Amino acid sequence: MTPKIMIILGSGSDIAIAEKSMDILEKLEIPYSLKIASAHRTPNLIREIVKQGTDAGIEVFIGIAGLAAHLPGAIAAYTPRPVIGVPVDVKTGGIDALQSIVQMPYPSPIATVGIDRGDNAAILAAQFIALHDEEIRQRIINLRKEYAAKVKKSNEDIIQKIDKKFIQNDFLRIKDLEISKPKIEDDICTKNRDAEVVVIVGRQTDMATAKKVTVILDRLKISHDTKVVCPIRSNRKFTNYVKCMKNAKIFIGISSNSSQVTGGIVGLTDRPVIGVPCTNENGDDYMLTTVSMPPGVPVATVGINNGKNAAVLAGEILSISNPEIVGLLDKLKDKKINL
Ligand code: AIR
Repeated sequence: MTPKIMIILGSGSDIAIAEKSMDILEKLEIPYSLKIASAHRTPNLIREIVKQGTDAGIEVFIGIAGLAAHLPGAIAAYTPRPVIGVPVDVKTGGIDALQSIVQMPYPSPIATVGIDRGDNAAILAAQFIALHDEEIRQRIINLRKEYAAKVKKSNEDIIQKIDKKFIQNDFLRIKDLEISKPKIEDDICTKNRDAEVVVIVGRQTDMATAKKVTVILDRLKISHDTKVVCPIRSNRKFTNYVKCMKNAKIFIGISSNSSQVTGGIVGLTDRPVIGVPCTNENGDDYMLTTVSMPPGVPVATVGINNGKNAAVLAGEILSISNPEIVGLLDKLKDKKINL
C-alpha cells in the first residue's frame, strides 16, 4: 500500500511528538511513512526521500523538528505537495523552532501547527486528503465528535463531583448539556456559495492582508469569497456565513486581536482552516494565539501578515487532486525568482 503521508523527524529524539501523529493516523486508518533526516546534518538525504516520496504518490509531508527547525522548509524545497511543520520544544519552550518554521518567505509556506502538536499535524494532513476522499472526511468528523464528547464527559466526571455549598448547576434549560447545531438563516447568505476558498477578515483594517490572499488566488484560478465579519461583534452573521459556505474546501482566517476569527471558524467546519496572523496598531502580532490551538482543532498558520503564502498553501492543498494548479504554482515561483 503506498502511503499518503510522509512524516520526517529532524532527529530520533523527536520521536515522542511523532507518536502523537502516528496515534491519530492509525485511528483514521491512513497509511503513512516515517523517516529521520536532518536539514543540517543530512541535507542530501532530505532531497532524496522527499523527491522519491513525491514521485511515489505522497500527498502531504509532515516535518517535525526542534531548535533551528529548518526541516519543513527544506522539505518544501523539493516538493509541490503541502508541508506541515511541527515545532518541538527542545530549548526556549520551542519558540525558536516555531519561528524557524512559520516565518517562511513567499511563495514557500509551511502549514505550521502548535509547539509539540504532532496530533494536530496528523489531523490537518488528514483534512487535506479528505478534500478528495469522503471516507476519510467521515472519519475526521467522528474523531472530532470524540473530542467534543470528552468535554461533555468532563462536566460529569469533574464538575458533578464537586462538593461545595454554593455551587448551583441545575438551572439551565438544556438538559444533559446536549449540543445543538446553529440554524442557517438564508437572508444573509452570500450569492457566491460555490467558492472553493473562503476568506474571513475580522476587521476592516486587515483587508490589506486579505487583498494579498485574493490576488494570488486569482492567479491560481481558484474561486473565492471574502467577508469582513467578526465572531465577537457579530456572532450571528459570522456563524451564518461559515455555515452558508459549507461547499467551500478551505477557509482562510485573517486573524488580529486574540485570533478569534480562526478559532471561531475551526469550531464550525471540518474543512482545513489556514490562519494569517496580523499585526495591530501597536505593532503586536498574533502568531502565537493563531497557531497554539488545542488538540483536535488545528489552524494551519503561515507567517505574520503573509496573505500571499496563505493563498499559495491553499493552492498546494487543492493541487493534490488538480495538477493544473501545480503548473500555475510553478509559474508563481519562477516569476518570484526572476524578479
Ligand atoms: N535538528 C536536527 N537537525 C537540525 C535540527 N534543527 C533538531 C532535531 C531535534 C534537535 O535538533 O529535530 O529536535 C536535537 O537533535 P539531537 O539529535 O541532538 O537530539
